[in-house]
Amino acid sequence: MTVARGRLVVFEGPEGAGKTTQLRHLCDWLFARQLPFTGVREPGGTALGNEIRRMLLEPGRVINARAEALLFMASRAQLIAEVVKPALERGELVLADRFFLSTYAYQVVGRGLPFDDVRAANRLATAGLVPDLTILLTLPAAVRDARVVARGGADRIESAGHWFHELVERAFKDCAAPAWQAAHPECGPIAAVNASGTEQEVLERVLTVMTGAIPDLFPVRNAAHA
Ligand code: T5A
Repeated sequence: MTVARGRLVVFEGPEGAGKTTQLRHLCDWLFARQLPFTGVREPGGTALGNEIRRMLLEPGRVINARAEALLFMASRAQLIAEVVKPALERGELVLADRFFLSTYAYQVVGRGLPFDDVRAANRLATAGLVPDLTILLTLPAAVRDARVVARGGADRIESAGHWFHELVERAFKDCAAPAWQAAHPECGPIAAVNASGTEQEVLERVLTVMTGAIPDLFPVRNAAHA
């Protein structure tokens, strides 16, 4: 069974919001129903992207903010050319763990890089590809912090200062507003999903939002949940 046409659905939010966990559950859910999908993460997802990921996240490495932004873009360009575009052309649902909204939150708002320049670089990297939907997982900062601490091990970006992460947090909050989305068509539609509660409760919310936003996405969902 195939979806009507390929779709790109992105999961976003600050560290510890539960993106990777929800994507894992969603992939299991799709696999059990024999729905074709491709899961990717940023940075990474290709041989080149994985090397870039290692450089970007390695604790202690000094990377200039502009170089950092361009490294994320290089990883994205390779991922789109090598994995995302072919999967969309096959009619698959592509699920991405982060995309341009992260660049906006971390590099534009967090690092203070000029938005127009970063957006232009993103357009070059993505060849204009815009997500069909972004699921923005929201969770009180204290709960997220506790999850990240419990998980242990901080990478280079997680180790950036408190003020940096405050800015990132605020950027993600702002982009859930309809006025922000209207002014940023390059990000596509964004739906905030409450990420508190059990993993299964959050998955149910995610599935409900995805089905509501893209009705033909899961042809078997209603039957499966009957
Ligand atoms: N970045 C990325 C940029 O700066 N610019 C960009 O353009 C891009 C694309 C990537 C880093 O790169 C930055 C952002 C990041 O700093 P990463 O490790 O791939 O690094 O990214 P993160 O997305 O930050 O990974 P995290 O693991 O920190 O966050 P998740 O995926 O949101 O959280 P998850 O699912 O791993 O869960 C965290 C913990 O909480 C538990 C999990 O078991 C785990 O231990 N958990 C729950 N516990 C209780 N109840 C629930 N419902 C739970 N859900 C999850």
